[in-house]
Amino acid sequence: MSFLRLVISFCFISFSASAQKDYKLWLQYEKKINAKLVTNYLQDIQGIVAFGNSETLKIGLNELDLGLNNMLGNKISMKSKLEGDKNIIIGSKESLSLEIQKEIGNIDQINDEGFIIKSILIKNKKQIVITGKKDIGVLYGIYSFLRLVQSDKSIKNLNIADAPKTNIRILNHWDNLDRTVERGYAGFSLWNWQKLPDFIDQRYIDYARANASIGINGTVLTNVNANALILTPQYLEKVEALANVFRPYGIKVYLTARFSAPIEIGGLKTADPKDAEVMNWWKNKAAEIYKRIPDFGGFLVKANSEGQPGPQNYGRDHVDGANMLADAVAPFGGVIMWRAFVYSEHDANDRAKQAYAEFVPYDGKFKENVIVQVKNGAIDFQPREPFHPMFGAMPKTPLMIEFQITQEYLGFSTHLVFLPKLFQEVLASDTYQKGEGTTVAKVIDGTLNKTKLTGIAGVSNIGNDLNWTGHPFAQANWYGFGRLAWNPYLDAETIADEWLRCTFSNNENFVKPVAAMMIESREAVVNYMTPLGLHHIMDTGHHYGPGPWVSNLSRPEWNPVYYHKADKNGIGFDRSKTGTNATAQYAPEIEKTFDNLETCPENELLWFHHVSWDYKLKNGQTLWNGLALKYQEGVNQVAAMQNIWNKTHKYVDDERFKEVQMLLEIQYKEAKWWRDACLLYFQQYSEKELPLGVEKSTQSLDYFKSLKFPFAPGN
Ligand code: BDP
Repeated sequence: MSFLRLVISFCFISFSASAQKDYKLWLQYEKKINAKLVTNYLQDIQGIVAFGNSETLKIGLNELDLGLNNMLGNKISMKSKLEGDKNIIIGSKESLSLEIQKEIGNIDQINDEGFIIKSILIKNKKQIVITGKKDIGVLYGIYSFLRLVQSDKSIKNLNIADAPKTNIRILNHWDNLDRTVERGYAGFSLWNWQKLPDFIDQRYIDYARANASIGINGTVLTNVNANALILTPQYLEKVEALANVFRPYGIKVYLTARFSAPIEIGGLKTADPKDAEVMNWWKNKAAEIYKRIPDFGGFLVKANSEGQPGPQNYGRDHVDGANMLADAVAPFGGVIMWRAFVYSEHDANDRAKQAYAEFVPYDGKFKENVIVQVKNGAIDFQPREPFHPMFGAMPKTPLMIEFQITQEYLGFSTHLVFLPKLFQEVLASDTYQKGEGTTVAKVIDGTLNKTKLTGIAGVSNIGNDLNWTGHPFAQANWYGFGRLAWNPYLDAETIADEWLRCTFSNNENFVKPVAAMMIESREAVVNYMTPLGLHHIMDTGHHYGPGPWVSNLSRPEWNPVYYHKADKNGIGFDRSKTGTNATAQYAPEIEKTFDNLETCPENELLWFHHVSWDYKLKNGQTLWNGLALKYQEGVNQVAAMQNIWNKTHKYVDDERFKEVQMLLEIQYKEAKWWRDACLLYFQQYSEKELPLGVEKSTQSLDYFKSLKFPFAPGN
């Protein structure tokens, strides 16, 4: 081999090895070199014994084999029966011998998807048993066990019982049939409709595995702005193929239902939900789907929102529409996830009030198998929004929360923003629905109102990029979403720590600073984009970069000026009693806090109040100075993130290290762009100098206004 060829082949090998790390997500299973805690007990584990032979259990067995043997060096073998000590025993409780069952204890402390991991003694020999009521619980237990090993946690004297707190833990893919992804920043859709059903891409399997490893149990394959074609036999055959891949991983497939499908693909004249033919059409369609996919999850529906058809086109309402579809899937155990993301161009009222106004009167009117899907805030996935008031106001209706994992308004896949911090803030918000402590988490996990159907949805950030999510750290948002869907009470710090250890390294000198960087990253993006409660001032359409000046779009609420209302007197949207009175949609305790300028949390100030430029903030600064300093702080925070990352090279492979380094550089540039564009624009109204410590822009406002991005992704 020539020298050149040698160099080329070496480069190729090192590229692919490194790229595989990106691809492997949090399932790296790195070889353990010095992990005493783990090896103390694990090093002499002799075997894995599986009881049962379902596909799900086989997946679990293979995962243990792969994980443990990678981490501990090919020592552990599969055994066909229990012999010797120090084995890992896996199987559903009823598949285990009575002797083992007795040691497990009370299985009723967990639900059907839960698991128990316990160190037990059988005939005086030490064993670890991973069990559940069903094999899917066992699989979740196996991933949980592997996570302990991956993150160097002790596995001595284990006694863990864990179970998901919500029923539907689901990704919403906004994927179109042409493989473009609405608000997707990680390439094209994973679903290769053209090659399905005959070609099963390995990626489908890897996708299912990654989801199962964090407890995600549902996927909506298609965009909420739906295409009826997905419901035709030609496509259903392809959906069936995907469902078959996902099933053993405990993942159900759902589809978006275009409300006008009976007309578009059914040849009917109407899609009126009260029309007998329409009802029948949906019933038959459901039967057709369930014949192919017996465990089909159901439909997600965006109706009468942003131009999508819905029951209102026929003088009916959301209840009529949702209940008609609910009847169609009910015989098969399906659910309808009906979205509450509605606002109308014909309603001059504050957009933030409209979903509540429209849906709250329907409380208690939906069928049992309907769950209303509500975005985390009342506008639209902003860097910070107060929690959606609907969460405090519909005690008789199952509500599921919808988060956006893809970063439509938070820097796409170029900005490092750790979203679990945002998710946690919303979940921990107190609705005061039934007095103090009745948090959003308690509403959506059903504990507050004894709701049977519960769920959490996340708009996926996954595409066919090699690393799945575009930014290596955006993987943490997929991971964190799954962990919070499983347990909405987990904190972001724990999630960041787990993810870093499984994805990169257990070295404390790496984990500590990088976890701190992740935690800080959410506040950084708020500061350099929309501090103090500002919102929706991104450039319109694609939402890339700042556009606070945009005021020429046909619908008022599509214009950033609608949201910030900057003028000579000040800035902010008055949603208090003196304004639109949106605060009245919250429980009295919260209403009072938000309504009063003095008690309103400063990080949501301009969401609820129009505040004079000279208003004194808690730190003694005027509003103008405080705002400018926040923008600067955001930029400084990104610089600090760069500093932290630059010191991590010895813990991270070259490729991921450099990727993150380059991305942080873009983030830094864009943070400055945000600061400069916004401050120059608002300065026209405040007519004040920048305070000390805030860097001056080197460009003019006209320059920033002139920037155009006709091909920004995801639009
Ligand atoms: C907005 C997006 C738009 C979605 C819409 C939705 O800009 O692309 O279709 O939400 O959630 O955030 O339906």
